[in-house]
Amino acid sequence: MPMTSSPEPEPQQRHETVTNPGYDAPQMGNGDTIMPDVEMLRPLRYRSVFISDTHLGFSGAQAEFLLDFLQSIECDTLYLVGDILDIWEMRRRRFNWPDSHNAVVQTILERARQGTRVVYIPGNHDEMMRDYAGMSIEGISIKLRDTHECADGRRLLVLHGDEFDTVVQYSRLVAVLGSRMYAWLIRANHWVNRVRQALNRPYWSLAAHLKQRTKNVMRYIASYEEALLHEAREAGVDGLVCGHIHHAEILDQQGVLYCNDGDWVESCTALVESHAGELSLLRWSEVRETLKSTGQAPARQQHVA
Ligand SMILES: [Mn+2]
Repeated sequence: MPMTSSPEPEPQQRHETVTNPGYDAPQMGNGDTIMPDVEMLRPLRYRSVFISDTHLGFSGAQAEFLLDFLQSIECDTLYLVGDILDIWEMRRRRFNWPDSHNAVVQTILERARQGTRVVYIPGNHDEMMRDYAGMSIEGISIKLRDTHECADGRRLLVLHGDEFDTVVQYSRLVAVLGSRMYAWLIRANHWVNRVRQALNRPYWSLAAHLKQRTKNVMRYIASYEEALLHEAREAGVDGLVCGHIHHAEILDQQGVLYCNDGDWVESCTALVESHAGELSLLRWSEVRETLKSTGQAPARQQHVA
């Protein structure tokens, strides 16, 4: 990445002066050319950052990677797009709360205190938090879903996406029976899981079930994407941001954008918006390696204009 030699632009003009959309140049103080090293390239600055499926409380969570990521970035808005806490896992086993998981939560709370706008959209593994929708706790506003406006004016629906498990499974049936059935199935799935919750049974993951049963992950993913794109079109927005299936991806389907921010159990991915309003996927393990081995800012990630 070319190092900037011009003074840092005024914050309100930043979005007009960014030259590398996937990455906003770090402040270099007096504008001298300085050989970059890893620490100097931090923080990576973004307008918005979306993460989901961190599954804190579950031993498989990559909390140390996540902590490293959170400490390496700065953003105006941080979206937590569900399954942030794995409350099911905590209930099922002995309470598992390592220091690194706690440090992630503390870091997020600290960012909220320092003025980062933090929006938390609970998923199915932390659905108990849905009871607090509409409230703001420790500066974190909790919502069932949200609409994010990008710097370039595009509007994105932000939601976790678990409610579309049902739609995916029954999509063939829905095609026959129509949208009333569709709405009913979403409610049925909700109540089935309420009952399982009352019986202290874990959320039944249709995603995992389908992966095992059909051995056709790609078809499942395609159906999930289709269901969410349908929802975005219904809502009249330019695209959507979701998580849930642990498969990071940006797709543009006939002008409607599907953005899945991935997870922090396997892939360690985030969706980021530059100050120019461009969206890209950031794979933290790759970015981290690039920073370490070359001392250069990461190459532009997969992005959509
Ligand atoms: Mn989920």
